[in-house]
Amino acid sequence: MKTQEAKRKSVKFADGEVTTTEFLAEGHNFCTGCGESLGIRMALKALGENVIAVNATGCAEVCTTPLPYTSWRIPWIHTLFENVGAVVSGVEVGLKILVSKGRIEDRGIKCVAMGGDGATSDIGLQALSGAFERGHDFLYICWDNEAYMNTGIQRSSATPYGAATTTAPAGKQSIGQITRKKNMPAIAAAHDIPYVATASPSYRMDLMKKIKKGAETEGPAYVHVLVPCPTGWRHGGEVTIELGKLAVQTGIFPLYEIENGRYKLNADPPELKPVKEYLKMQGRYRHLSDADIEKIQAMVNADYARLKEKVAASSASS
Ligand SMILES: Cc1ncc(C[n+]2csc(CCOP(=O)(O)OP(=O)(O)O)c2C)c(N)n1
Ligand code: SF4
Ligand SMILES: [Mg+2]
Repeated sequence: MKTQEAKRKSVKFADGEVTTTEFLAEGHNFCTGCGESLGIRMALKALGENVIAVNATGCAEVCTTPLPYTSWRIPWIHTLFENVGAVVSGVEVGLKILVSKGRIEDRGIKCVAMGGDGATSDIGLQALSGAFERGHDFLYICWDNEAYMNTGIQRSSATPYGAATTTAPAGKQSIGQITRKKNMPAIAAAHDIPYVATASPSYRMDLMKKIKKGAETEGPAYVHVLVPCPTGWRHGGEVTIELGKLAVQTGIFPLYEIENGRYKLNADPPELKPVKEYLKMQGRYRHLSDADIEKIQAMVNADYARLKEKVAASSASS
């Protein structure tokens, strides 16, 4: 733990300055070109050191904490999938009680919970929903690499239609994943929490601003980050940033915020690029026919139009 180093600089965004302090230590075991490691590094810079993190099992844990080492230069708790929402609730309430009893000074410590798409949209959803509903003051970050990656690329409910995984293999009988990606930001927003956002490490200042805003929000906040995964998506590590940009530029993963129920698009290209440009760079989509790609294009067009309707309705009522 290099706490003295961590104290050196604060995080400032107004003038574009970002701390040079690294809260994710070098020497972790993330794969080369991993989008999740980039996202975590950026998020920790935005959060600073006055934070307690609660982390469900997944790549973010497996790649950072081989006993007895840790890459986290902040207080960090590893939980099961099922209870990350419950543990962060306990930490948040525990801190409040310690402050109210005068046992610790009120330093405004922020509670942050995080997990992969499997932890968030499948196995930990119930506890997370409870934490949102009870109104705990915490930020939840979903690192969405669109499958259960660290255990061998098994499909999750966040795996997109048409992607091949080890448990949804593509072949003569199947296109791969046959279900649509669960809309986790919409599920978070349905809890009427004050702040929901999507983000990408390819848009780093946008990501860091959203993490900071989420952490400063009073009450629950949710940031859903799409993180390209070279191992599971079957692409070279050198195109991670480009893929993250293409996800946004094709409309597959729009960047938006929902603040107190009001939708705002943070990037709205005048014309979306064809989804084919994004799909063709990844081995998990290698098997798709032109007809399959057209079907995916139609789904993306419809989803994007629906999102823009919500944005338009929000600005019409302002
Ligand atoms: C209840 C339960 N089921 C299965 C596992 C095994 N397991 C550990 S990590 C993991 C995959 C995690 O997927 P995700 O949350 O998407 O994180 P990623 O590894 O993709 O970053 C699985 C299946 C477990 N630890 N607990
Ligand atoms: S499997 Fe994917 S998300 Fe996990 S460390 Fe490797 S590249 Fe990153
Ligand atoms: Mg995952």
